[in-house]
Amino acid sequence: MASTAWPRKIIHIDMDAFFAAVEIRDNPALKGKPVIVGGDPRKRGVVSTASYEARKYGIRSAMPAATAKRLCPQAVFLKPNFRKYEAASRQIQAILKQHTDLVEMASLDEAYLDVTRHRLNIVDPVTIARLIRQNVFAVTKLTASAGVAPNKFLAKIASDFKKPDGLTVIRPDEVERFLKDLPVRKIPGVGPVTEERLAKLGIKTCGELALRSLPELKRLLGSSSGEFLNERAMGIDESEVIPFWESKQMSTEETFEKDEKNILILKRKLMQFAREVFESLSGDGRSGRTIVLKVKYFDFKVITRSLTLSSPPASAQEIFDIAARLLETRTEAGRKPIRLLGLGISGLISSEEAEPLTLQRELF
Ligand code: TTP
Ligand code: MG
Repeated sequence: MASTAWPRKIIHIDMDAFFAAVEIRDNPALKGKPVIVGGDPRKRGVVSTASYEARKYGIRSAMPAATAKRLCPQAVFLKPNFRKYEAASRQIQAILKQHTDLVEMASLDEAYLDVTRHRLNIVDPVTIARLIRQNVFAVTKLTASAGVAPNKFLAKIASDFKKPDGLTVIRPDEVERFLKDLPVRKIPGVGPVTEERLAKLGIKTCGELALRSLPELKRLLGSSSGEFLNERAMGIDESEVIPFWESKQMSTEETFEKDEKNILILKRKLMQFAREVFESLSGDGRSGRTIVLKVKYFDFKVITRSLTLSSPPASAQEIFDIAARLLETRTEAGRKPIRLLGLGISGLISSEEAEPLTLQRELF
């Protein structure tokens, strides 16, 4: 029988039509109109986001602005004003941090919280999510959608479920039912290519995916994709909420003068960061097992990618190797210009608490 206890309580918050909502808030004349924030339709610009009114015309993020103009000639086109979005994002982050230190800002308008332990000991995660939504609206006059679930993957799907201004809860004993008819494409990380490959195998939903065995999926899709999809289909995601800036993390980052697309330059930077992080950790006798890579793209979207090792890294080279692999396989580095790169180690403990293996660091 499925369990009703929450192993972890994760909330995913995602602001509704974020850039457009900020613009409409600041100019009430735009209310109720199709509003598109992004590049210039006359100059090969793309849509950053569209208000829900504009979405009725089929307008979506990343679509050429010229196409959007054709679909909805009367739409109001605005250039993005990142300073305003960052200010709102900081307000949102401050509200979230009232509930727990475990807040991971995944982009300007999106965050994960681990509220398994709540700062004020509120036990029910749904109550917490309600409070957050009310609070965010009271302070920013912007609406947020929230998902509450036992892990990050499910919480993210949940926040998207009743957008805009929605709250969706997936309780531990509801996971299987929730996933049964969910299209595989909804799994973050499954793009059109994987969707197509799965469709050819007769797999359209997570329920159908869950019926395939792990060895079969590995054979069909390769070892790491097979494992990843097998876990997701069963509603499993062990990844932690990683607050990039908390004291339990040693990290370094740099914003480039101009957005960087050259992967060699990015990797050279990573090597420098790996040395810095490794040296400062060794210096103060601490170590951690989770390597975290942070990337902010030219459009201010932030992603973190992490890997947890069985024992703390033994050298700067080891940190670099992992970070470089994360950069190459799990980001769009080289294809999408990068504005900021960061590298960190989280889950820090002092070396005495660490496994004996860390002592080998002395050898390097
Ligand atoms: P999203 O959360 O993906 O989109 P949204 O907030 O506009 O709409 P909703 O969540 O209600 O579906 O992205 C947040 C912001 O990031 C968005 O307002 C603009 C920016 N963005 C881009 O600049 N380019 C993109 O391709 C996407 C998807 C988002
Ligand atoms: Mg959003």
